[in-house]
Amino acid sequence: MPDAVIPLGLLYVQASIPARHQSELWDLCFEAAPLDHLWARITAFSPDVVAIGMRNIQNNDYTGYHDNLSWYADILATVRSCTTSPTVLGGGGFSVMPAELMQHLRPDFGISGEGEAAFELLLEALERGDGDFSGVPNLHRVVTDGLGRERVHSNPAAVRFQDLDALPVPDRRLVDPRHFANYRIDSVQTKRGCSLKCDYCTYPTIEGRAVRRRDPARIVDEMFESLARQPEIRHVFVVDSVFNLPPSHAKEICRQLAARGWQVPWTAYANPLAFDRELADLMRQANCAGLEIGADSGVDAILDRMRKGFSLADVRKMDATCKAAGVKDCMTFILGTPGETLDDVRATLDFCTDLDPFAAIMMVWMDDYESLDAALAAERRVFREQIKELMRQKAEEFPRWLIPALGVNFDARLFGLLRAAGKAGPLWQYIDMVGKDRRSARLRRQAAAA
Ligand code: B12
Ligand code: SF4
Repeated sequence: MPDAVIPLGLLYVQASIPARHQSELWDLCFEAAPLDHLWARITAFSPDVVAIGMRNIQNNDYTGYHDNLSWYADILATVRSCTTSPTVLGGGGFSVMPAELMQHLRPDFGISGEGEAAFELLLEALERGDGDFSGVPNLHRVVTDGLGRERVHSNPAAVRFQDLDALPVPDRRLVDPRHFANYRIDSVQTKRGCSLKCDYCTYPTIEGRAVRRRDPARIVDEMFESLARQPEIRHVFVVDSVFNLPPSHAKEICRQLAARGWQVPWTAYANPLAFDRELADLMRQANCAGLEIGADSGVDAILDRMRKGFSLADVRKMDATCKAAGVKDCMTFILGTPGETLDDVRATLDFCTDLDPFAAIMMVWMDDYESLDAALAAERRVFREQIKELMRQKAEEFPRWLIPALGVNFDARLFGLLRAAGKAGPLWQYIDMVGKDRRSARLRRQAAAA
């Protein structure tokens, strides 16, 4: 089970709801009986609209495939059991395949992509009550044609993306206090969109390809205000698809964080393209604890096929730059992407060992459509087993990789120990304390004694 994250997307949507409406935010992940809790809250609040954030379609934790669709179906059924008010699905998971999810889950409405303006327009249309939803961008509905056939009707996307600096800042007072008490991690978004074209990636589908940056001063203000309100925060995750592109924006944020004496460690996703020593040094000064770098493969031909736009030489250069500047680098690799052979998987494992990054996460390719396509799911399962066997044979070769599928350096007991020791944020940061590395002796002894 991954750690909870603050529902940042829903907070953005909620912050944009006009003040004439009342709204409440319920985070079910902290409830022992979430559906009973939902039923009680709906019955007490009696909402006119129930908006549901669908962040994750599947577990995506590379230990095996498990989708969340029946969980969302249960949520919708519970809502329907206590109110006739319309339901609206939205969020990162929903945006990956909105039409299929509308068919499968049958909410009254779905909104893909950015939700702020679209949700407000949907509320206006519902208030008008004339049944005209044509002005709501990216709205999806299951409609019935004259012959009684059902299909998903999808409105076109908005002509313009949101102006991020015009959006109200998410109100973290609405976050369930158990989040900050238990996980002590905050999330911040510095931009939306990624203009790169990696062929498997869903991020531009969710956020768009147009990169829209926020004003660095406003981002840093938001971080300090959040910390002042929740002093228990010990880590911040920058949720951008890629933090270091464009580098000028990343550098300016780091400069301002450093100038204002930001002390809380933070991590972000980064890309080997356009990463230089100046940025690495600025990150260090801004108290960056490390970067998760999508190296993806140890085979140039596969990087080309995935249209990554960088080569193994760029990955080596980024690793060297991080090491020189003292920024921890966690290289993430995806094994078994479509068209890959077991030899390619072996070459990626060998590349990682030779590169010797601070940490490496070895993930196995999963396809969101496995949740809807049984034949694809069966085929992928067989290949995943072969990859797992190969990783098992080579697991001892590199001390600081995390292999979730095998539980290598990915173990609930060690995670619990680190959390109990006050460690917040991504666990790879502490791999040198828990891995089979010489530096890890102390915590391993504690783990063995626990
Ligand atoms: C950063 C990130 C992480 C970080 C989060 C760190 C943190 N402290 O916040 C980490 C690494 C921890 C992480 C973990 C996971 N993640 Co993640 N993550 C992301 C990422 C890159 C950004 C998410 C984000 O916060 N965006 C910023 C907010 C503001 O945007 P948003 O949530 O999309 O919200 C907007 C719209 O979606 C919409 N919206 C949102 N909710 C709603 C609700 C309604 C009703 C409406 C109308 C609109 C709406 O409006 C919002 C504002 O415009 C996305 C990919 C992406 N580029 O979107 C993947 C993504 C969301 N993650 C994904 C997954 C699977 C996971 C994990 C399950 C993986 C795992 N096993 O560890 C966990 C789950 C964590 C959890 N507890 O839920 C998937 C989910 C879809 C899927 N394939 O199932 C995504 C889409 C990536 C992918 N693989 O395609 N993740
Ligand atoms: S750089 Fe990252 S976010 Fe952008 S398309 Fe490639 S994988 Fe996706």
